[in-house]
Amino acid sequence: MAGQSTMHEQIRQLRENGFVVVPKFIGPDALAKLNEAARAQLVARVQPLEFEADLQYPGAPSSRTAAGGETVRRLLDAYGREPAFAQWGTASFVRDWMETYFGEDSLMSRAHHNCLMTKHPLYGSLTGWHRDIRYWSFEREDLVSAWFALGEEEVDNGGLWFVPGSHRMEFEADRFDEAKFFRADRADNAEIIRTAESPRLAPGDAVFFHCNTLHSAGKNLGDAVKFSLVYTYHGRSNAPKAGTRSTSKPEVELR
Ligand SMILES: O=C(O)CCC(=O)C(=O)O
Repeated sequence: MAGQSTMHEQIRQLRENGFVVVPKFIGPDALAKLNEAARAQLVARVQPLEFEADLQYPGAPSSRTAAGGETVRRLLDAYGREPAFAQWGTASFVRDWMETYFGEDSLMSRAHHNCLMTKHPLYGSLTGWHRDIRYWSFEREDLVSAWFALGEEEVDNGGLWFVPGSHRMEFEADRFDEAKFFRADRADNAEIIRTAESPRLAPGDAVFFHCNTLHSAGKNLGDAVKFSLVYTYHGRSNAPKAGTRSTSKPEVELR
């Protein structure tokens, strides 16, 4: 596990680039158990589930009844569905990291992410350029997600791409489409997208990223399902706005 100086350097990188790889976050034994639990839950199709067909991203089946229509995209509520998933989302390293980053007690939101994401070789969709802040309504646009790779993640199996520094960029609303995807068809946006990087993640690595960092992911061109555990955190003073989806589930205190 990282020492204090490593954590401060990671936080510096997140502030500068909008994302940072936290290597070897989960050790081999714990990783084996997480993978076993993840696969068992996918096979048993334990609810609540979100399907590729529900979102209709490029490459997704056209409906739940079309070929591949039952392909799962997310096993929702990772925190509630399996104690080992909850344990890693609330690990003391994550708590210390988030408290140092936010400068105050921190909480996990259960309103979005909080899931085991799967990307299937067949029928797994690609995700266009976006900022995750589109999923939430908080007092301030300052949340951090932690994405834990349960297996290898690289360009060819649908690994994440990030635009370094994009969390600090300001854009007029028309740079995004109606669903708040960053429009790749615009020359000014394309120039920014060209600077993107896709960090290769080894099994057990994590990548932490800011809610305003532009990111995307391709299709899984491999032959195995990719599994990732994803959670999001914020500081106590940055409250979810009343009456929005962000208050729809009780949050998790990290301390
Ligand atoms: O794995 C993917 O397709 C990207 C997921 C993502 O960026 C998201 O759910 O916000």
